[in-house]
Amino acid sequence: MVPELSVSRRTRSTPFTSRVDAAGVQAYTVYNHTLLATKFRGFVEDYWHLCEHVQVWDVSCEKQVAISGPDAYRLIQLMTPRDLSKARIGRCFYVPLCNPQGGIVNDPIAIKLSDNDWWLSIADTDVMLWAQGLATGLKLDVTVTEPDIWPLAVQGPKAEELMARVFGESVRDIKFFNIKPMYYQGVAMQVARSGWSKQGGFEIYVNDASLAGPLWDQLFTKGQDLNVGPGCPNLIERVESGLLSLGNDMGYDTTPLECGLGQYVDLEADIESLSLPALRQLPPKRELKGLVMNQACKISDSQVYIDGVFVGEITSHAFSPKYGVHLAFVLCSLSVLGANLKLDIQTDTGLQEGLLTSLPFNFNALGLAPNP
Ligand code: THG
Repeated sequence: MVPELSVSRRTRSTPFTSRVDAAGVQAYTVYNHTLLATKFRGFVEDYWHLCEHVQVWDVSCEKQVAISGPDAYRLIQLMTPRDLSKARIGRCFYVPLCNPQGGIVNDPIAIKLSDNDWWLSIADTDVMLWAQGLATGLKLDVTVTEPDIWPLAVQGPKAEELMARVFGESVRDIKFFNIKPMYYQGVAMQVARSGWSKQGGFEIYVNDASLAGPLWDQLFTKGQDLNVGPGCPNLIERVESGLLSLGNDMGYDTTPLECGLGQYVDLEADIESLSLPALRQLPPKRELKGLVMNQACKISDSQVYIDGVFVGEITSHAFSPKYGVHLAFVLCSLSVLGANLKLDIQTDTGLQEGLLTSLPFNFNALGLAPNP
């Protein structure tokens, strides 16, 4: 029997939930205390549809932590080791948030709306409390709130065409990780070219609950000939794309240097950041690597050993229908990782060999070509 999920006021619904239910959602998870769909027609069907057409995702669970006031930049810079001192208005930045030990507190998109107004579009931990605690303790001149904003993602190769039909041609001019206000029924809402897939697309930061249903319906009406469908972040697509999930692939006990987010850590920057001293000193103990197995498998033990010695832990995995291989992320101990790049993985049908590789997966270099 599949257990049910009991939903009360503690688990927030969203202004799109009635539409998501009506669209035939098959499974939900809870993210930032909010419902998030994980499956509509099936992981594989959803995957191919996302890669070939366009999907509308209720990602209201990506809560916005709004930080406003003269010390807004200072607070955000304290929270992240990425140098935001030269950030321009209207830009989005993928930023690890780290504690003074270097551990990852969250991995939001930071959005600079004006010099004194920033949003953190957060993953699944209570960043508002952490930010309010810092602001209180350090007596910063800021307000930290979680405003009523419900992001709606439009993802897939036909996303730009659909968005242009609903928001007008100028939406095509928005560059990757840029954001600007667009009008929907006379209401300005921020629209960014971003989203948790590598199939391209946009995120609409819906700020008026009464427009949520009409906007959802219009995307479906105007996208009929584009084969628009309901969707959600897809496990297969995000593993293939090397997108990391907080709580699965990283968390308080991993640093961004260990899980491949080193490009978002500015060790040399002359900035005031809580985690930089630790990140500069701590040598990484582990490294998140890719793992490729040449057939679909049911992994029965996420712990991985070489000759009986623990080498790491599988944090996420999925079979890739496009490349015909089973892909995984493994958090490996550096101390035992030598030149040995072959690992034995415990599966339901016995040991299966896997090849360790770098992330993001470079399918070309691995000699893998996509299925048509
Ligand atoms: N969109 C919005 N909010 C979010 C997410 C999102 N909050 C939660 C979660 N997702 C945050 N995590 C990520 C992880 C990766 C990316 C975005 C949010 C991402 N990365 C690109 C990449 O890895 O190629 C680009 C990063 C860059 O170059 O700056 O898009 O999806 N609103």
